[in-house]
Amino acid sequence: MYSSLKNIQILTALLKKHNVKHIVISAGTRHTPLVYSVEHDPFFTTYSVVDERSASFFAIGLIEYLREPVAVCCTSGTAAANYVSGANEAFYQQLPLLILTADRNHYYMFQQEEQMIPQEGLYAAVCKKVVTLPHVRDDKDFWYCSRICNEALSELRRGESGPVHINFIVENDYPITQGIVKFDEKTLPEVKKIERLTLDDSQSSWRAWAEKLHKSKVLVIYGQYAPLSEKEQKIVSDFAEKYNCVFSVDLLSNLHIKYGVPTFTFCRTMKGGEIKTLCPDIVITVNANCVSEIKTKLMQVKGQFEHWHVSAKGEVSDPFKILSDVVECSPFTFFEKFAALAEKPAKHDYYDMWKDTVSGISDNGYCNKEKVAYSSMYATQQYLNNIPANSLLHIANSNSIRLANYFKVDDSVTVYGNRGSHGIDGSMSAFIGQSYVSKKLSFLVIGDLSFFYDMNSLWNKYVSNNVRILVCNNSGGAIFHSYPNTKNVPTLDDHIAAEHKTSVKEWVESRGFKYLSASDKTGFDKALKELMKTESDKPIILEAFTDKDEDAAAIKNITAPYLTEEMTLKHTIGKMMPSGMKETIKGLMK
Ligand SMILES: Cc1ncc(C[n+]2csc(CCOP(=O)(O)OP(=O)(O)O)c2C)c(N)n1
Repeated sequence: MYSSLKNIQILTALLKKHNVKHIVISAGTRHTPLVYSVEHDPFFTTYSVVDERSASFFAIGLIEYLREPVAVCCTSGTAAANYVSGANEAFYQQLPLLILTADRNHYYMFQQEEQMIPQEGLYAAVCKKVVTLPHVRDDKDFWYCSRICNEALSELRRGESGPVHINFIVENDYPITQGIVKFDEKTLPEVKKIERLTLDDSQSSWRAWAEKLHKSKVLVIYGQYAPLSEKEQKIVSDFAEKYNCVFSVDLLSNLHIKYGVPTFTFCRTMKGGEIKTLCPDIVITVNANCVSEIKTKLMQVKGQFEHWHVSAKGEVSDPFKILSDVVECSPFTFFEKFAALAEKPAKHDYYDMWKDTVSGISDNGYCNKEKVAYSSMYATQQYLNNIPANSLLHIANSNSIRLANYFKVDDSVTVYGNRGSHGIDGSMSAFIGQSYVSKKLSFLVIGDLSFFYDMNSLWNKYVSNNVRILVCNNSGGAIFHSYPNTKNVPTLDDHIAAEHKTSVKEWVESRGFKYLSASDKTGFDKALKELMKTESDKPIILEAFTDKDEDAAAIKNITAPYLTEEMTLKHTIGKMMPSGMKETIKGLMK
């Protein structure tokens, strides 16, 4: 029988899957749920050593002789403190000592709770990984608990071995008869072990994985990355030829290969059913994050595909909450090794399906041919369509990065964006740095709040004549006028979208820019010609004044023909709010 506590069940199940058989247990109560569970499962061999300090060295003796990880387990409080010596010895000898300590719910820390000390940091300096398994109340807790438990256990032998600490909460206010001594589970829950393939693994392991990949429809989510060298480009293309795969890309991927599909417009416009038809067998994530919203779409078919994450750090990164495998090597090593392991080129029917579907709803994944009303979207479309080959483009966060991804940019343009953490605080600074060192003709598309936030970047001495900026000034954070979550908030413009009436004119002129502005299509088209001049004795900036509601409408119109019924309903409800009602609510809230 196993404990009724889910975190204990997860821990027990994963100890088995990670093959940790030997557990040295010291006397006490708080760890009873785990002790009873492992005592009654024939997989485990248990040992009783009362003194925790001695128990940890006893375990070290077992590890050294057996050449496998061994666990020690104790109750909460100073019991745990007595593992410090053993943890240090294991660290310096690179021994896989697993330290399992029971703890009370952290809500009670320093609240006169009995037998409770800060346990998490006790051996942090000498452990490869420290996690605390929370009390599990729902599916999200279950996933989190399983994920971090997997992470910790796989750390024991990853690279150089060493100690790992798993601190587990035994909920205090949970009825004691249930939490501590209720053992009503005959079987352990289904908990997946996250597998790991590393460069230390045998060629036959790599081959087994490659064979599996070869039989599958594969979707590679190729996140933000710098343009590839010729050699790298060939490696990725060779891989793509050998597998039945599609590379989901966006502008920040800077990847231009035959089997690449720009998925942003598709994800924004699909009716709903398409992703079921296009569902892959295996999703592979590489590089930094992506803009394309493909991950959100894939959530609709969660459970129907496996997810492999490829990274040199080998971190566990599980956006779909189903991660099955981590491949611990750089993406290029992965592509190179897997290309070599597949003997012949694959059929590419999976790519054909994607291409047909995407082309059916847009111009090969883009909206370049769409007729767009005057708005930030129009300005962005025209600006991107006119960027000359071999230039540099930086796309700021908020609406800019989303609007830009509806449109194609010449393949020879290098595209940057601060997408690592989505901040609006440093786009122009990063751009000025890029434009200064590259000496290329350099373009930046940016919203007004992002511009003003980072305006002092134009005050530094590195602003050169190769700079061509488009500011879409819609008098605030227009993006919030498109978000389903915020667009109907009556006070939206006060603090959320921070409405204002400021122009960039005086500031940029004082910084030596040539200033252009536009408020309609004719004016914009004319000013754009000026902005795009390759030669200029000044940096140039074009401020396109637009209306935020029209900006939101332009986005809606481009996606409207394809909206799902559910989305259309939401939109209609928003529209049905009687005119004046927003004002009334706003008044009441003041
Ligand atoms: C440093 C920082 N502060 C706040 C935010 C939250 N935020 C995201 S988008 C946005 C509005 C940006 O407005 P703007 O640059 O004018 O672009 P628009 O949406 O109008 O195109 C804000 C405040 C953020 N991402 N980063």
